[in-house]
Amino acid sequence: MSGAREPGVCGSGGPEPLSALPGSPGPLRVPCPERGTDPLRGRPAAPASTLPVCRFTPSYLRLFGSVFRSQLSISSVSDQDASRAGLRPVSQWKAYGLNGYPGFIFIPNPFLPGCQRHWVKQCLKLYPQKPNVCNLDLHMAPEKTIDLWGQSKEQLRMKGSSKREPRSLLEKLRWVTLGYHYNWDTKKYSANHHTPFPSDLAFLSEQVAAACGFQGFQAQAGILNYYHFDSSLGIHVDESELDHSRPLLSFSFGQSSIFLLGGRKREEAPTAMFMHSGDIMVMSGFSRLLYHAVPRVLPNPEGTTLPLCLDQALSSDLPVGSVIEHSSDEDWQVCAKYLQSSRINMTIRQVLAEGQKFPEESGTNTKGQAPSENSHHQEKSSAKRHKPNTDS
Ligand SMILES: O=C(O)CCC(=O)C(=O)O
Repeated sequence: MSGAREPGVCGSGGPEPLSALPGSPGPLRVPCPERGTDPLRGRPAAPASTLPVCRFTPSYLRLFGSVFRSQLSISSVSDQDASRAGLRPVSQWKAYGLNGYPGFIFIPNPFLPGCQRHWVKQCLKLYPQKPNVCNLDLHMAPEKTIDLWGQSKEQLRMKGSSKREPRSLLEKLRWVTLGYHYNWDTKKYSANHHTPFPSDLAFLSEQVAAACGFQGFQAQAGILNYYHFDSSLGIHVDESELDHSRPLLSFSFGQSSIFLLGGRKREEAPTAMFMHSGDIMVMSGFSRLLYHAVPRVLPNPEGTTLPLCLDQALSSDLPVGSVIEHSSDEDWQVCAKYLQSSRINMTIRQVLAEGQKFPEESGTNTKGQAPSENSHHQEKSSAKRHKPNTDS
């Protein structure tokens, strides 16, 4: 990841119902993150303060030249393995590319009914647990961050709609790192700050990468991003991985967002797109090192408390070897409450090429490095980088 993840994109205003945006398949326009500001540069935009938002749907494809259907490698993933990962058969997925962005692939929600819930629960209940690293570790004694789920679930379940209620610890979570833990200060990964990568997420990632033509992808590092309606993610390039020939995979759950895909240079004009629950985005080839940002989190397009795809029940008979687990009603209630105003994104990376090693680090022992406070998320109220507010 480049030094980036800087405050190039400011926190925007509160949520704007998607119904406020035209419902036609036309090139929708969204307000720039800050009126009169170029979203990727933080400088005055000319002339309008809106950006067209492209959508990955068959009707958009027919009407506009910027989006096209992408081929997937159907034979690389058996239907059985897809369903073990909670995915539909690859032959049923739709995949889209964007003119001008070779290597960029957008796959609208290919998850089987009920299966997104597993990944949401893992992101809230399991993956924030030690030995994984999260933003709260910077401010809190280790014993206080051992069980974020246990400490938050009752508070979350009882929560009303008032913004004044104190945030639970889970709601203060901004990021979790997995596998090779990204060091936010040095902007590097290192051999001696590594913990086992979750096997279920590695399996999901391998199937998606293989379907996109990247067989043998190894999920070695993950950054999980937790957003609320007032959060945004600054402009950055993910370049800290040593092997850029492998794709970056991005999975989104919960409320929607606007994603801005820029160019190789920070000042290039971005393309805006919606990301909804279940959508997968793959950045590879030329698009692997493009600037990008998330300026807005938005209510889901159906206008319901939760996206409808998250309301679907999981089939009672899961295939042998499935990594998907049933969630108890009690666990799902907590997750559902969290997602009413939140979005979770998992980005998965291969750090090293097959057989590659980290270069020797001179003189520094980086074991157990804690990431700095300089995180990448921003909230409405913060002009600069996000600083988690642990008091509220
Ligand atoms: O939340 C997103 O969609 C993007 C996340 C991202 O860009 C990152 O983690 O590098």
